[in-house]
Amino acid sequence: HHDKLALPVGTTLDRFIMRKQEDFPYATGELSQLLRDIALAAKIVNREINRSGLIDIAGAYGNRNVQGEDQQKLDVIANIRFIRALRNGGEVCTIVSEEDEEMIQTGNVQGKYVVAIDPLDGSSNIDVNVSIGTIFSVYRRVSPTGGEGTEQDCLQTGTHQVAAGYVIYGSSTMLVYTTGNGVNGFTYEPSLGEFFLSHPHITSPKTGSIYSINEGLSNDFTEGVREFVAYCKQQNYSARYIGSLVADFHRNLLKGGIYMYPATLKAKKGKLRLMYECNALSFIVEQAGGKASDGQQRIMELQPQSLHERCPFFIGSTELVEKAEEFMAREF
Ligand code: AHM
Ligand code: MG
Repeated sequence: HHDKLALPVGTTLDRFIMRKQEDFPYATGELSQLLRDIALAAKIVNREINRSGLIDIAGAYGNRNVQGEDQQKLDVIANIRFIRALRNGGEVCTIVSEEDEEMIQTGNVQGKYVVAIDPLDGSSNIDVNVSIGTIFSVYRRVSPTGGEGTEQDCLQTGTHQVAAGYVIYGSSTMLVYTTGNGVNGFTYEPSLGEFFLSHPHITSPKTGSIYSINEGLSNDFTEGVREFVAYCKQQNYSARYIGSLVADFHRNLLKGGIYMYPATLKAKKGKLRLMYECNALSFIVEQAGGKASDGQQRIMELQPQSLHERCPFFIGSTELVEKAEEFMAREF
């Protein structure tokens, strides 16, 4: 029976999703449809990103896209594309997006799922041709179907995620996701318009020798963070910081390392957003055998109080995250 066999490298994403669904005898296929919707939007956004150097030129000629929209910033375009795909797919009742203050009601009142998404993270890197990403979390709604999704549907702890993933638009475009049964990575082949399984069963190395943090902020770090960074230097770890969360996370996931965005004097809860940045990557890292923490607590157990709240973030190889926690627990 195929469900005990790993699918081979080269399997298309669609086939992979279909096969995984067959492993759950009572699955209705709605989550599978949702994942396919996200993959479709990712392909469209990928196309836009690859043309980004030309967008201003196109804009200068007054180009409008097929929907009659004026040329817009890429993060706005990505937001529109993902929302449209999820609305058309029909499985999602409500979306929380970094780009929108309020919850977005798709009108699919029968939709069983809620999605939290950062449609295009690392937007300061777009103009300079550096990797950017999309991050998403999927939850089952708690309110009964038939009405709009509620804030309670959205403000669930990360432990309730049924799926999470990211797309990295880098030297190649990849989609990496989990449904709570390990982590798999797919690479996009643009000439065929398909994602293919390229990184089956990704595991986070237990430890590593890369640390990623914006050290320009070190005067505002707490003593514990400063001391941990000093420790990384004593160990001769490599400093790697792109400033694009998905890219920094992805590299450390594959190579072993720790990514940190700590609380600072000016930003007491750090910078990154719990609902559509930290939780998704935490689910993935845990499924890969790594760890994610706010310095004291497991990220996925933090109870969100508001849609756009922030939290300090330490994520990556288990031993390194535990070491960082150890430093932060010390009294200086
Ligand atoms: P954004 O959502 O405004 O793009 O900000 C999130 C980004 C992350 O991708 C990145 O890890 C972080 O901000 C970098 O912040 P900083 O420039 O403060 O180091
Ligand atoms: Mg962001």
